[in-house]
Amino acid sequence: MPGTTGADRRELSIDPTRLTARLDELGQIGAIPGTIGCARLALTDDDKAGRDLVRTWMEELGLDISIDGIGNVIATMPGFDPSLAPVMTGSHIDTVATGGRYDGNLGVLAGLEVIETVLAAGIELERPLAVGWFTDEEGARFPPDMLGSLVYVGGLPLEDALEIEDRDGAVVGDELDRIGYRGAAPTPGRVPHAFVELHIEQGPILEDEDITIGVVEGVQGISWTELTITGQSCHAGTTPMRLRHDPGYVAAAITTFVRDLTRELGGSQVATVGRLDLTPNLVNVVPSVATMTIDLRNTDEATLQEAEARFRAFVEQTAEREGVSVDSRTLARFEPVEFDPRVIDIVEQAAERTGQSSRRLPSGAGHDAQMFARVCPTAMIFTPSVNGISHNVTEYTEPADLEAGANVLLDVMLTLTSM
Ligand code: HGY
Ligand code: MN
Ligand code: MN
Ligand code: MN
Repeated sequence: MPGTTGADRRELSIDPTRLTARLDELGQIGAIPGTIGCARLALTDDDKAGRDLVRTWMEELGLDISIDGIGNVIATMPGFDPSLAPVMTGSHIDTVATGGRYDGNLGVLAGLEVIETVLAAGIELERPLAVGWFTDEEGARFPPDMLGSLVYVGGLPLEDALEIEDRDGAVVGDELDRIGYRGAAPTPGRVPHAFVELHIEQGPILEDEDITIGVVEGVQGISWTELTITGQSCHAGTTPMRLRHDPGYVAAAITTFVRDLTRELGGSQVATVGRLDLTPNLVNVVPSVATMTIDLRNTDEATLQEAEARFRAFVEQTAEREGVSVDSRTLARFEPVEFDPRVIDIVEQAAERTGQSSRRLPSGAGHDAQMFARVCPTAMIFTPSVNGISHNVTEYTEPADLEAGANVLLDVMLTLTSM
């Protein structure tokens, strides 16, 4: 049997200097000048550079590294009994175009830090311990989001994922080949014994309540739609309003409608028009085409479906009235997910054992953990975001909170590997 007692293990703690140094070093890749943010859109050269750096750190620890067909990278520290399924942690290292250095990166580098701490203490765990990063979690370039972990758990066939295109026509499979990360490990991947992801909250709750650890109970449902609205371009000055078929106006009406819908539905309902392009986008031309994205989310599936139905009905009525045509494409659709109560309890107990304040809360953001919840006992740990800001170059989490979160992850991993 492995040579440590439960007591020994509980003395362990991570090296916060090493963790923040790695977060800062990874944050330099794709750094956005004059900010602490970075841009590493999935499968770009910057994403490759980030992948190469983290992979080097994994190799330096002598971990067994496997890369699957969608470019997910899993590094495993063997356990006493290799026949046992690993306990897994991880997240993502791709970012949005105006990203922060903690979103996703914290979960991957804290997982690596946990493994390095256990290795340095010479502790052999019953089960293998694995840390991974999953391709294209953001979905900002290649929708849907959580693409890599969705394929890993068998939620989308690999061949379908490899054909997804970005707005410039680049294809996932070709981009994986180009950056050298289309691996041979099979998908779906090996089902872990349990999966726990550490992530920044990306919202204001923990900071507002001065709480250090979020014990995440689940992830809200998400619905992404892209609309291509085609009207009639014409002269801005000479064309009477009654003769216009203006897709720009329809896009603006939809933007206002979904915002008003959140007020009506209340609760956790959120709506975002994140992308809006007009063609030809000129001051004196009524647009011919408007393309836009609508992101709707809710913790309750029935309410999310109602929001979608109301949104679609409004689009149809408005298109009819304004004489424009609309092509609609679903970019992502995931139902709300509830995490495993046993693992949620383990996270809560780990916060208590490590002397941290905690509260339970749902996740407003999507995460790789929501995919693992389909196949194994899963939960998440949150750390506070300063000003509740994320997907913004000013994203920041205090070093003490990074350390607290990583120590809770260490405690959770030690508990799960002995179960
Ligand atoms: O969109 C999300 O919630 C996540 O950042 N991918
Ligand atoms: Mn994230
Ligand atoms: Mn994100
Ligand atoms: Mn995540």
